[in-house]
Amino acid sequence: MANCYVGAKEYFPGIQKIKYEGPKSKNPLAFKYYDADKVIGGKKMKDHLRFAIAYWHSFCADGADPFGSGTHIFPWNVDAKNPMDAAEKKMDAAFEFITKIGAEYYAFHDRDMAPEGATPAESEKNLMTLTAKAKNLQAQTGVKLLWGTANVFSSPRFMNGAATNPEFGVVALAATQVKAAIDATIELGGAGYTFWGGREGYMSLLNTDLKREKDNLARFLTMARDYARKQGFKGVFYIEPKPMEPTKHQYDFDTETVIGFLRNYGLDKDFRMNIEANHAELAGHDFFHELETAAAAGFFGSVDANRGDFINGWDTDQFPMSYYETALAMYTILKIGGFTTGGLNFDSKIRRNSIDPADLFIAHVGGMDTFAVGLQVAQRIIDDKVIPDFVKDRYASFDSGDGVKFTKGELTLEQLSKIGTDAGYGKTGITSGKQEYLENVLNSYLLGL
Ligand code: XLS
Ligand code: NI
Ligand code: NI
Repeated sequence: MANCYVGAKEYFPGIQKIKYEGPKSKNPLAFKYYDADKVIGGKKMKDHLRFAIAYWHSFCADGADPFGSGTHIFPWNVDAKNPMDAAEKKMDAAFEFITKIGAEYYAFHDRDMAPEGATPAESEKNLMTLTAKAKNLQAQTGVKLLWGTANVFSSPRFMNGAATNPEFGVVALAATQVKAAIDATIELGGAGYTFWGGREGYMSLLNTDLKREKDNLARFLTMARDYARKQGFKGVFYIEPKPMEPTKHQYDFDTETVIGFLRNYGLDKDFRMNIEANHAELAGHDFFHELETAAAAGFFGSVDANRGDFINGWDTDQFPMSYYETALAMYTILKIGGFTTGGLNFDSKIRRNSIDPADLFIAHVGGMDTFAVGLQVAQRIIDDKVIPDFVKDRYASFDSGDGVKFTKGELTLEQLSKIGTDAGYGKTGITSGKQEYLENVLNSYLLGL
């Protein structure tokens, strides 16, 4: 990665490129565990983790919440002449931040990067102007695009949905944005294109034709896929499951639901999952569950790295801080051979009252360190073999004798029943699951870094 990019004006003065100083460092602006070039399990940390910065949270979210206006003053907005000028300055600040923190990727929505114009054509022109600038900055810095997406949920015109809107005209307006965002993603060499269906769901079934909305969503995704492929897009499409918020019920509820949807509509070849930790919790699961579910079905793609709050029931999008969660997440990811097109995108925001300019850096330092620890713990789980071997042994009876026949589908229920009858009750099934033992083993890895 090249040195730090600083545009016409330095937006984070006094902050140099963040360095690795090791676990003993007390410097809040230094990595304690994330040592980009350190090799873990045959691969550099940075290539395992593929960190991406979320443009929307880091450079657009001003700390506003339903009870109060923004608290973060963005210096790039202060002296901007107009919205396009502000967007250009914001992009300078974004690339300054991304290169100073040392992330190799970023992700964006169309409207994060460029303001909406008076007409769809003007909006598209604005996006293409900023795309040209981003392309130039990517070439200068070596930063790459993890994925692009379209914000078809913030504008009032999408209050009843985008692809699932009951008015055809709105669906067509959503298409103007998705088409342009796909063009921008291709232009920027994006490895993926994401659909998060914020308003693709319902507030009440009393006013909703659920079947039609799901059919329309699938039709829209199919059109987007076909268009992107026609334009030469070789990357992966991601669906980002979330059960609710802002809708009462979102169609992309969780990984299992989305997999069923993709298979029903013949989209399972091109679409993979972008799993967000906080969304997993909202669905009544946890991050590990969603990752394992996607991995088991061959649908794993990418990660929106954040965390929720166990007491609050909404998408708090806090920076990941739990070694336990990141260890288990990285364990699943390592088991399936690591990321291919995906990465760890910090879909996380600093708190409303975190207003020091350094806070954005400190938050990312913490998140990156937390995943660096998780990666090393996960590698230890794999190298030490205790946990994976325990799981393997637990199912060993399917790997010999009649168990193999069952696995291969060579037994009928009558034959299976006869095996049970012949074996009798005895001690079959009276076996410890050893959960506490495995938890203790995992805890020892967590401390053993
Ligand atoms: C919101 C989502 C959103 C997507 C991108 O809850 O996480 O940020 O990641 O549209
Ligand atoms: Ni997300
Ligand atoms: Ni989210």
